[in-house]
Amino acid sequence: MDALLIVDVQNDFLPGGSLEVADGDKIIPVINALQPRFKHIIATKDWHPANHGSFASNHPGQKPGEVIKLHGLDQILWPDHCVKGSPGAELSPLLNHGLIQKVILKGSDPTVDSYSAFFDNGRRIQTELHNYLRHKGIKRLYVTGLAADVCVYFTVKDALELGYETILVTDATKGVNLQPDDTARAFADMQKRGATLLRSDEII
Ligand code: VGL
Ligand code: ZN
Repeated sequence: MDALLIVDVQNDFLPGGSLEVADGDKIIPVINALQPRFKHIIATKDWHPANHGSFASNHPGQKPGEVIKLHGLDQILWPDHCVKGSPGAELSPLLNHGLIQKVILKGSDPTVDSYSAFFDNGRRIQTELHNYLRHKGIKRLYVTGLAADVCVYFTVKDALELGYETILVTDATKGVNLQPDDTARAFADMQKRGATLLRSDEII
């Protein structure tokens, strides 16, 4: 059984948002066009409390882009984003919501970040995702969303490690690119680890 996974297509990651991904909005029509091909569609939301440890604003004197230790893990500091309940945390209104059956929240623990849709960055706590997919008999995941070099990348790596056949839909994701080639490197690494890279026109 196949599923479409839509990672973090939230207002704060779209142009005009606090952690905007360039051209992030371009992927939304692509994801909408993919949706009718799938029986199972799951979306994730980055869902942080205002005191989240990944926000530079919670570390006086530090700026977005700097790296600190957060409970023993290297943590890049980000602008405040996806504060739970805020408009920036909502899924884009341009995304077709009608076919989404399940929303997975991540990043709610202020002491640890959660890039992957499966585990927190310390790999201590699992989200509901793996159990949900197992329960539905889903073996193959088509991954889309934001950001290609952060949450999509960590989600694909974990999906492969958990044994899912994993397809990254290359025109249905865009990266933050803190370094200009981050997305290209993430694509190459996902492929090396066993992900299949396909364009949406090769799927529909
Ligand atoms: C993300 C940075 C911080 C993402 C989430 O969804 O890719 N990036 N939090
Ligand atoms: Zn976040």
